[in-house]
Amino acid sequence: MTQQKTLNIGLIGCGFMGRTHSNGYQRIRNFFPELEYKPVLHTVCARNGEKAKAFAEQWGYANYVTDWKKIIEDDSIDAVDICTPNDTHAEIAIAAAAKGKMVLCEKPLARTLEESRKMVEAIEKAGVANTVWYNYRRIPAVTLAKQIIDSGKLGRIFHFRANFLQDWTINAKLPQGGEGLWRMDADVAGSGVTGDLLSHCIDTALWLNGSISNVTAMTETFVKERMHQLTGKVQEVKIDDACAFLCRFNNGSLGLFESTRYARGHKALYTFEINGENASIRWDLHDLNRLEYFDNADDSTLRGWRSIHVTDGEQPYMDKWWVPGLGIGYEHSFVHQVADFLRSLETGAPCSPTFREAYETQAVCEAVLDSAASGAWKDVPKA
Ligand code: 4PW
Repeated sequence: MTQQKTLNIGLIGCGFMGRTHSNGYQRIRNFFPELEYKPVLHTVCARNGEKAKAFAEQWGYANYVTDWKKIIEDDSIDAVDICTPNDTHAEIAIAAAAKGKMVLCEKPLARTLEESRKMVEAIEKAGVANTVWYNYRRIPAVTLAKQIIDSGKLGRIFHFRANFLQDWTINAKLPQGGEGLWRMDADVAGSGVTGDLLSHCIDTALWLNGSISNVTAMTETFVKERMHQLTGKVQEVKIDDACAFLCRFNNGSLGLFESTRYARGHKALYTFEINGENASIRWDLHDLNRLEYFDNADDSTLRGWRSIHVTDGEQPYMDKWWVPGLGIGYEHSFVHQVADFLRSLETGAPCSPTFREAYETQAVCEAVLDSAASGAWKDVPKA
């Protein structure tokens, strides 16, 4: 084992994402022992002191605070991990960068492109290590898809299509805003499914298939008014409940994307498919260790969709886990992102997606929402 250097983590936010990231840090020591940097769970922050204390005890943080500025001011903390709702990402990231801290930010980067631009400027001015948690890139089957595409096996790409479907907001009595429901509040989240779910699909698409030039979109808000949990008042719902868009990629291929929280029966169905001249690939989060691959060069008598169970040690990340045939889960994508971030500190290479790369995803989201509002095709704003 190499001599390990400690990396003191200050985690801000104790919700669902705070748990996924904390689990990621904890698994590193056992499964990536070769890494030079060892994450140390130094301090966690939540506004509610009891919640912060309980989280610190459960996940092994040495300290807890109730004001995120204490994490920024603490010179012993090396890296700030932002797991708070979207309306706080920009302020925290900019303050952390100004103090010279590394910044890991939960997706989407921010509520708007304007906020994202300020964040990129601050991070690049400070020259600090950074990454944004678009975790699905690091599911081994998705990383394998990237390797296959980069090897040129698909040939010219014609189509990229993706879906992210859920059903948890169909109940019209579900309040908007408040504890556990901030994704329903446009002032906090910035947008609905576009920023929350399609941003994942867009991140993967940009990574696998390159940049998007222009888009045409439609959105719908099926339940127009909901009670706001914090005010108790019935208010207009301003998030997009569903969004579908078409786009053109700069490589000449066409994109088709759909996301909704009104697809009864679907809890988190994320799928994508890419069709090339010579081969196609498809993937489904419900069967995340599997990559389906069709190669037109196969012998015609045997030709068909191959179902590749991505569990072999020669496939991405899988040498770190069990033995061939045994799969891994959603949570491992976060472990892989921590590992890649730590490795980037050793090599000096950026840990993708960086803030700048996540800005490009935000630019597509902004063009999608602009197009839905105006009914016109929109160019994706340039950096
Ligand atoms: O980032 C997304 C969340 O906001 C997740 O990947 C899935 O959808 C699970 O929760 C939401």
